[in-house]
Amino acid sequence: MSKRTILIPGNIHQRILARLTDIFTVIRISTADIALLNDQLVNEISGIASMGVIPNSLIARLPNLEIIAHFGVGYDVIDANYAARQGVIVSNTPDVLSEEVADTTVGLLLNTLRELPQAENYLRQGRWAKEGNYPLTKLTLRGRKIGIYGLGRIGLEIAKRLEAFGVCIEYHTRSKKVDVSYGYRSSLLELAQQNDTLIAIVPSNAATDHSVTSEVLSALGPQGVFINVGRGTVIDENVLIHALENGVIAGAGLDVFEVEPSTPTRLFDFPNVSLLPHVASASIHTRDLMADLVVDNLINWFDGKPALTPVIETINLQRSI
Ligand code: A2R
Repeated sequence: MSKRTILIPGNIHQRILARLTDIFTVIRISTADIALLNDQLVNEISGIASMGVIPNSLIARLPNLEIIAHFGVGYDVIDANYAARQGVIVSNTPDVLSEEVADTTVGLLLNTLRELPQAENYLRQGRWAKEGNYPLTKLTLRGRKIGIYGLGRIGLEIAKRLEAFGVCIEYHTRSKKVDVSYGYRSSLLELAQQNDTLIAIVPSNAATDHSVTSEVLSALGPQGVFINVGRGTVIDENVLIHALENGVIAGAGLDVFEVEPSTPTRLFDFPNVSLLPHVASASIHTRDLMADLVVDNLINWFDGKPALTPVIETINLQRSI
C-alpha cells in the first residue's frame, strides 16, 4: 500500500490518531475548512478521518479524495449523497456500538421512571438520615407499553433487553420488519396512541427531524414518557418543554439534544427529566471498537479492498475485487 495522506479536521479519538500515524501521512487542521490547506496538500489528501461536520465545500475542493471515514453510526454531519456524486465513499461505525447504546438506553429509561440519580443525590446529601426515606416514585416500568421509534441495529438491541423486563413492545419504522414478532405500527402517531413510552432511535434526516410533535406527545398521554437516544433533532425542544410544563406527558429521558453541547437550562428544572451528555456509546471499550473501525475502513480501502462499513448512499462506489 503506498503511503497516502489522511486529513483529520478537528478532534479525533486518540487511538485513531495513533494507528493512522503508523501507516499514513496524517495532516491535522483545527476545523474542516479548505482555507487551512495549501495547494500541495489539497492535491495530496485522499482520505479523511473525522467525527464532526465535513462541509460539501471541503469535499468539492479535494480532487483526489476517495473516502471519508466517520467516527459514529449517525453521519448526518456529512452530505453522503453529495459525497456519492463526487465519487467519495463515506463509512461509519455501525454495530460495534449497538449493545452499549442499548444498555445505556435501559439505564436512562430506569433513571427517568425511578428517579435513581435523584435518589442517589438524596443519599449523598445526607438527606436520607435527616429526612427519612426518599419519596416513592410516581412512575414505574411495571405495566408500561413501550413504542420503539426505529427498529434498526440499536432499536433491536433495546427491544431485546426490554423483553427481559416483561413489558409490552411495539415499533414504528417505514417498512414492517419481517423477522420480528413485536407489534408494528405504520405511523409514529399510531405508535404513540397505542403506547405510553416512546423511545426514539432513528437517524436525523428530513423525515425524522421534529417528527415527535406535540400531537405525538399528547397521544402518549399524561403518564407518557419520552426517551431520546438517537438524535436531538427528532424533537423541537420547545415543544418538549411545553409538554412537560403542562403535564401533557409525565417525564423524559434525553441523551441527545438539538444543538450539542448546549442544553436548554429550562430542562434542568424538571424533577421528572433525566439528562445525559450524549454518552450512550461512551465507554473506553466501545469507543476503541469504533476507532478501530474508522482506521480499518481506511486501511481496507487503500489496500484495494472494499470499505468495511460504507453508508448506504455510497455503497455502489465500492471497488470490485
Ligand atoms: O424506516 P426503516 O424501515 O428503514 O427503519 C429504520 C428507521 N427509520 C425510520 N423509521 C421511521 N421513519 C423514518 N423516516 C425513518 N428513517 C429511518 O430507523 C431503522 O429501523 C432505524 C435505523 O436503523 P439503523 O440504520 O440500523 O441505525 P442504527 O445503527 O440503529 O442507529 C440509529 C441512529 C443513528 O443513525 C444515530 O443517529 C443514532 O442512532 O446513534
